[in-house]
Amino acid sequence: MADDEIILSELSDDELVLQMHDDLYDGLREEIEEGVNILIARGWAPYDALTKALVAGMTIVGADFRDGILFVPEVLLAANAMKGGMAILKPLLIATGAPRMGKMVIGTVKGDIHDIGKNLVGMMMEGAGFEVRDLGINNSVDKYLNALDEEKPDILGMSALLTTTMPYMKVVIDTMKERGMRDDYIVLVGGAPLNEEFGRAIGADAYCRDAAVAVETAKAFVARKHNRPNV
Ligand code: B1M
Repeated sequence: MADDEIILSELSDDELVLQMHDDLYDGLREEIEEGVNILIARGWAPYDALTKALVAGMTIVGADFRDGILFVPEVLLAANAMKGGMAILKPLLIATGAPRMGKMVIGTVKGDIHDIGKNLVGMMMEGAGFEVRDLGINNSVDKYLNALDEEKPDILGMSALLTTTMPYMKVVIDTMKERGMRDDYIVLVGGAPLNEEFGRAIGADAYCRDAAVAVETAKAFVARKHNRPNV
């Protein structure tokens, strides 16, 4: 072992989280998995490990990607490392024993292959007691509408991470209106380039800033739909 090798388990919580930001940046999946396991073993809430170690690390990656310091191959490695950490947290986030709340169909829109945020929303929704059918990435109107017909969910969730793909959400909602089915569903949208104004303009029921907001918003709308108190 090299003298300067970092032993993750010997770091304090703060040092470990900073080291995990570096490891995510460097796309080191095994180290990220080890870091997540250490945080959980130290009693961290899964949601805190997710947001403070993984999501915060990915924000740094995003800034350097934007500034041309990182490129697609490096960001793919970072995404792969993030997914390794998320896979460990998924069962913990889901196993909350929450009462059944309703059903959601969620997918990333056509032309867009970003799925980390959408996956996170799906996990948190499952943890909150929603049944989730995940349509994956690059979904056409037909894929969304077929899934609505098959699954009869309470909620349609759409994710877009690109300014070029977010207008496709309106295409889906407009098609739902044309077919007279818009009001049968709660439509929630999210993704980094969106905002509330955009959500309103395209005719969604709500824009959700992050996964936690998506859960709260979904609960509130479903409670209203079924005329029961929000839990
Ligand atoms: Co891309 N990418 N990317 N990328 N990528 C962004 C989005 C970008 C902002 C980077 C940048 O320039 N700073 C930029 C978009 C610029 C713009 O449109 N204005 C960008 C670009 C340009 C591109 C390419 C075009 C690059 C290229 O090829 N030249 C290309 C496009 C490919 C395509 O989709 N057709 C591309 C490719 C990629 C990778 C494949 C390398 C990889 C994706 C891997 C994957 O997802 N499996 C990637 C990544 C990782 C990113 C960044 C760095 C990180 C995204 C992420 O996972 N964030 C991103 C920079 C950034 O966002 N700051 C960037 C972590 C995640 C937890 O957050 O996804 O925002 P987020 O999700 C949040 C909320 O937004 C919300 O809740 C989530 C959890 O809290 N939310 C929802 C999301 N979806 C929701 C749905 C809901 C509710 C809430 O439904 C109800």
